[in-house]
Amino acid sequence: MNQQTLILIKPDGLVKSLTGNILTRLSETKLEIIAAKVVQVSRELAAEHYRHMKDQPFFPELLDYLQGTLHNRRKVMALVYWGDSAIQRVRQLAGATNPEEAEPTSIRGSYGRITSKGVYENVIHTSGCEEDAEREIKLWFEPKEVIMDVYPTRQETVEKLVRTVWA
Ligand code: 3AN
Repeated sequence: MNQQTLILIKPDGLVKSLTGNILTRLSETKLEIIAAKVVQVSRELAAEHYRHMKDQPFFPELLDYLQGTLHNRRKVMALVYWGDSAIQRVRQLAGATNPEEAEPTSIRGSYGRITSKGVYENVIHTSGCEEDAEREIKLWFEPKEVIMDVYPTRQETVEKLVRTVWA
């Protein structure tokens, strides 16, 4: 069954120059990239992305981590991959959430670590199920940024919209 899944290469992945390596690993799945961009993550976006972790003692550090303040690299790379069993296949390639428990050859097993404050720095995020994928893709991308019609859209007329265009 074809599915779409959100992947984030987190600031530790960027600071360790792992982008090319991770994309090469992902390309082994033969899934298709249907959206990609570099994002400066606001506190609100980080908190919404990790809202299911809000009661965890490490929640503030988790937001610092996703925002890049821990690594002095304030960006993440966001991608949507699409294809047969995309969610499960990318999860498998990523490995377990805890980098110490992740299969050693998985992305997190190879490159993740646990910080002295106890946050798992696990290099990438990947959606856990179809429901999460839908919530996360809609959170990180606008419909026009995704080149396939993965979810229903609607037209909205916005009056007096101010937007930045190339000068
Ligand atoms: P996943 O990213 O594998 O779906 P979640 O959603 O359970 O895992 O966790 C979100 C993030 O929170 C993880 N990527 C990791 O950085 C951090 N995290 C999760 N569980 C722990 C934990 N027990 N201790 C420290 N950090 C954690």
